[in-house]
Amino acid sequence: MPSDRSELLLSPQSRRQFVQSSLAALSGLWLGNSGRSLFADEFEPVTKQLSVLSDAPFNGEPNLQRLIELQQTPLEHFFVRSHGAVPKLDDGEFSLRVEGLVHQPRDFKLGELREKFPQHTVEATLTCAGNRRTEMSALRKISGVAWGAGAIGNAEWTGPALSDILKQAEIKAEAKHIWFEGADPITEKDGSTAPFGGSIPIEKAMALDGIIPGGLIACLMNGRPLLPEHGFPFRSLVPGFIGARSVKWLHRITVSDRTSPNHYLADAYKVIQNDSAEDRAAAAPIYEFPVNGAICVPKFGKTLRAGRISIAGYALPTGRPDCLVEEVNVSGDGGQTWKRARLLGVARPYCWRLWTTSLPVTGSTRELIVRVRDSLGNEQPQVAPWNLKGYLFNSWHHSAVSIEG
Ligand SMILES: Nc1nc2c(c(=O)[nH]1)N[C@H]1C(S)=C(S)[C@@H](COP(=O)(O)O)O[C@H]1N2
Ligand SMILES: [Mo]
Repeated sequence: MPSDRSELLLSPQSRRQFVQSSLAALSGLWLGNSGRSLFADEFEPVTKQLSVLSDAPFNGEPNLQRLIELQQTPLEHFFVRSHGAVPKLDDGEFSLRVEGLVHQPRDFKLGELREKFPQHTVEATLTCAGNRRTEMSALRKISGVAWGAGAIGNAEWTGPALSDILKQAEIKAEAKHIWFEGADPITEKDGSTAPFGGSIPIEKAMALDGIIPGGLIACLMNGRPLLPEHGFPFRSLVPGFIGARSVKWLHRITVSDRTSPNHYLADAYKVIQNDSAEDRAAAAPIYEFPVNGAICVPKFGKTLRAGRISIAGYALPTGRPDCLVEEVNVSGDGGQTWKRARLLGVARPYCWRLWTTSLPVTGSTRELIVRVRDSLGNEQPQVAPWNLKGYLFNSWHHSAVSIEG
């Protein structure tokens, strides 16, 4: 992948415009005593370091060892999942339309989203419903992007609360679902093009879990403008829900009394056993992500010396309010005995928790296993059930090792 991939899509001029509008919004905060900007004139370019799973559309995941080096995933190592080409958008012009069951249909540009609404910064893990699909594929073959355990990342997202945007548009009493639509033209099998989209229930959109809004219009990721591939200039960000509900290049919000008819809510991202119209129609859309976890160190298949080895990985609580990672256990003997891992950092809902431990291994150790339990009592199952699209795989995670005498 060319090293300047991100830069190709974000001209210095549009970056500067963004910086100026951000400064106007937050000048009181971001101007130091000298009156000089604390904000860099230009952001350092990011060179994505991902294994490419498909080129067009671009889909890639990080090396698992790099993934868990920091609580907040550096953008270099943040997975990308897109269904179509990355649209080239002018952040000064691109707007978000809010319409449907509202008294005041509105259009918002980046400057207004940043300047006219209180800004929230939320730490939340984004994970694709297809994370770990290759493992489920071993149970029975599945088509779809062949994700390992790296279709996940944790970031700080900044922008206005979705609820504040909706309040300003004055939603009507009949409103039940909030539809999102992106600006990416995705080519369907029949050759037609349609944007990616989906919806979330209004209760989630209006929720305030402590200080965490149910939804955000994210304009910053880890404190910098979104990269083009992550939805520049803004996206929806729904803490606790599968990645597909966090719609990139967010162009339209429609307030409705029903769920979105968009393919990615009405048909795709459902747990089904057969590919029939009846099965798809009968299945509910996936919203929350389930408890999950994976071993990232040692690398799968690694040859190690007998003795004590370090093990590390991530643990994700169910994407529900107040739900935290409770316990992470690791086994080196096929699940006969378990050792509790040390949880790093601070427990937060909607966020992964990194963990580390060590175990003695011998020539007879074949694999390491992890299982995670959250504070709602949900636990990774020994074997999660197969489904046709390979979604929500959260079985105990196994990592093969080979031990030298
Ligand atoms: N507009 C748009 N939004 C989208 C997608 C997309 O293809 N187009 N992919 C979704 C899916 S399936 C996931 S998992 C996340 C991935 O976000 P990321 O690429 O920023 O990591 O974006 C979601 N939002
Ligand atoms: Mo996804």
